[in-house]
Amino acid sequence: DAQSAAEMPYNTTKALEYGDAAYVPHEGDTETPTSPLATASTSTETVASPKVGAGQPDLGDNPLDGPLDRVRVDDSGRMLTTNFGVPVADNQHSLKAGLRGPTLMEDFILREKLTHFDHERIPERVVHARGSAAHGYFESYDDLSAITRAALFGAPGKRTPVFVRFSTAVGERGSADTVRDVRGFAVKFYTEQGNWDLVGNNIPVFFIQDAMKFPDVVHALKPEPHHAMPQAQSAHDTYWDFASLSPEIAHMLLWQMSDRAIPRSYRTMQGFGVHTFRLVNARGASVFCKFHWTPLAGTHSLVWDEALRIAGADPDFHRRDLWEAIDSGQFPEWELGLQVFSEAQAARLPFDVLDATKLVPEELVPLRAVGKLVLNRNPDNFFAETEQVAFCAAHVVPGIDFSNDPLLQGRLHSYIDTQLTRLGGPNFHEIAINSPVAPIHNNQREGFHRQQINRGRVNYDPNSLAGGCPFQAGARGFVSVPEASQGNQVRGKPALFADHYSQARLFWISQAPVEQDHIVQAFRFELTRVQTPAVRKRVLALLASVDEVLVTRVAASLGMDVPAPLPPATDRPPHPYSPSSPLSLLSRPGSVGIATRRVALLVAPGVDGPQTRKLYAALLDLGAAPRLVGEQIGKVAASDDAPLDVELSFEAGPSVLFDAVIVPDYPDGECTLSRDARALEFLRLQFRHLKPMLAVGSGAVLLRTARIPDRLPDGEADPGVIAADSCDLADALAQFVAVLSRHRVYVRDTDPPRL
Ligand code: HDE
Repeated sequence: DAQSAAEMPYNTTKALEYGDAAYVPHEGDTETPTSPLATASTSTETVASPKVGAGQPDLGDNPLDGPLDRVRVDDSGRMLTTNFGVPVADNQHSLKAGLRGPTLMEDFILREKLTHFDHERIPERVVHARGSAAHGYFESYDDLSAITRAALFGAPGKRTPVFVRFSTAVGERGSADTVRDVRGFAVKFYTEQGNWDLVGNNIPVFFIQDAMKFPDVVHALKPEPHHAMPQAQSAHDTYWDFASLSPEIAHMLLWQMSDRAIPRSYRTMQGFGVHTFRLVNARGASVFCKFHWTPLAGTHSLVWDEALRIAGADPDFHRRDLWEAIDSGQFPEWELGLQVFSEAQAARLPFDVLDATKLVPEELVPLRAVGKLVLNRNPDNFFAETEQVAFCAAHVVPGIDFSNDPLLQGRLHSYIDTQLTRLGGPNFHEIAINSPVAPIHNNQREGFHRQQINRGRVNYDPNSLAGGCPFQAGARGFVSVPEASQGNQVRGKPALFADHYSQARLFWISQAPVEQDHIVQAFRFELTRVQTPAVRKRVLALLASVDEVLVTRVAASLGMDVPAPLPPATDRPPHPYSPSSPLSLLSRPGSVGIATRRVALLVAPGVDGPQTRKLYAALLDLGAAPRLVGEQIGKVAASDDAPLDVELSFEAGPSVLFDAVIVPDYPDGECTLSRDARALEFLRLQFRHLKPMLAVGSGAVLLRTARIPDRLPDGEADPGVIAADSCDLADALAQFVAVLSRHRVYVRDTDPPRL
């Protein structure tokens, strides 16, 4: 009512803007925050890593939650108002001259509501439009001050708040998550020395070597400009036309056609800074560095047929997975690894470290784990946080610097530039999610939507009227590495950049046989979609330069002859790398068992109730996400008196949304699902997509009805098709869990898929 509104002069949901004293707890609040940090404890940091022991985290100088809480708004128990705080009496009817009369111009409430709505959309990102994000922290394992003065690496156990956004690169904002594409892995560290954005990908190399070509590769990848098709796909002529004419793309193509481009989850993919960066210590000495994120849950991918179907069944598959994992307390974690090397070491490597189409093999420069990333809080508002977050490759802090990689150098311009259009002006750093926790003091002023109210008459430097403030930080500030560089103005590239094939081949020969199969199949799919025969042929010529086996297999899969390799771009012989196992996805199994894996238990009338409940509970205990799936939701009569609650139907929860399946026992031998094509299809797709399957007792009949083979083509038993008597259930479940923790039964894979 008007009186209580008058008693609330401030928006109390912005308590921290006016200090703690202004905070009035509203209904549902259990405690009054005593400091800007107090609210952090409600959703974060309950699980401290063993590296720092138990207890509340020391957020120290990095209180991100304070600044964000200032703008978090909770409407519960609040009156509806206009944007200017005027209470709104009626939100259902516009103001009219008579009930059937014209609407009145005077209705400022209607006009404000419609006007705001009319302008709700902002331009989507020109690349990486589709993304999902979360809050968390980075925890340093060690004191790295010997190699970098970046404060976030300053002490063991030191935690820095982060906001991380994952994305696909090509699709529009509403496109599906599981398309074949490189994924973005962008981390914003809110350090006390300012924000550091490590804007990386899940593939350690890139399409091109020079920023000059970026608009071309993106244009070629995006939907073709005349008819705006296809959406979020690389399988079309313009992309492969560009690729076939760009030999430097060879290495990236191999990664892009591998299972890396269809991750099972954001939580199970690696991240890479891609470029060579520099670390700089307090004495100004610098070393080169590559950044790697390794998921503790292991690296896992989808299979292509599954990825295609998920795009229909749940286009938000990765977004949902990330959200649900965090929501259920299974916080995704990655270790940050550094490859550190000197300029002298770099000079001895068989490639140029400034070339973003090359990786530094771990045999040559080992990875050192230096910290852990934990994502433990979902955003409160997608637009305010995930959409408005602006990552900029140029945002570094003292202790981190750039190399001369010509791709990186172009990025230093592009990211800030693009925000001017996307976020509407130069003050995007004041949007809450982008604001540093470090204070901002400078003489930059005005522009659209300025928030900061700078006091005083001085907005220039040097000045005497403000005592010279804000003053230059000198040695405490960011000092660029004083690298000597002198040369003629020239457009071109160093000779070593021209070795396009040695590392592409390294990737190919480092893959497990099943991964090689998938690469060949991906080329087959993409090039089959290409309409122009000459483009297909040129791609084969490119592959012929990479590896003979690869090109022979791809050509055969397209019914084509193997063409002559492209003329080499360099006289240097290819570098003979030896296979480097860490490049195989299967080489990083992870350490989290079956936590968060989705397991379907197929239930119908007559199912063994006690057994089903026991299996369900056992899976829950292991952190998995079991679901009862049946013909429709609701109660289903079980073998005992207690009915089971079916959670998902075959329609709403198809096979591709599950990592594994269990068919429990049907004690009287009769299971109605054997007459339901959807149930049989469910099992066949579980089999086809290489998933572990457990059938208990007469549940095995259903597998037989679906014609699921329990032998591999070579006659060996399929380790992932497990039949159990009710009495040896514990052993069978243990076997099932062991197979599921390895994710997929890759030995089952055949082309074509068999039944
Ligand atoms: Fe980006 N890139 N990029 N990129 N990129 C953008 O910035 C660009 C490159 C990457 O979640 C844009 O804010 C140029 C490499 C990610 O918000 C834009 C070049 C790598 C994201 C842009 C590159 C990336 C972007 C579009 C070559 C891996 C999403 C919207 C010179 C190391 C960040 C935006 C997020 C986004 C430009 C190459 C990763 C236009 C010019 C290499 C993860 O500024």
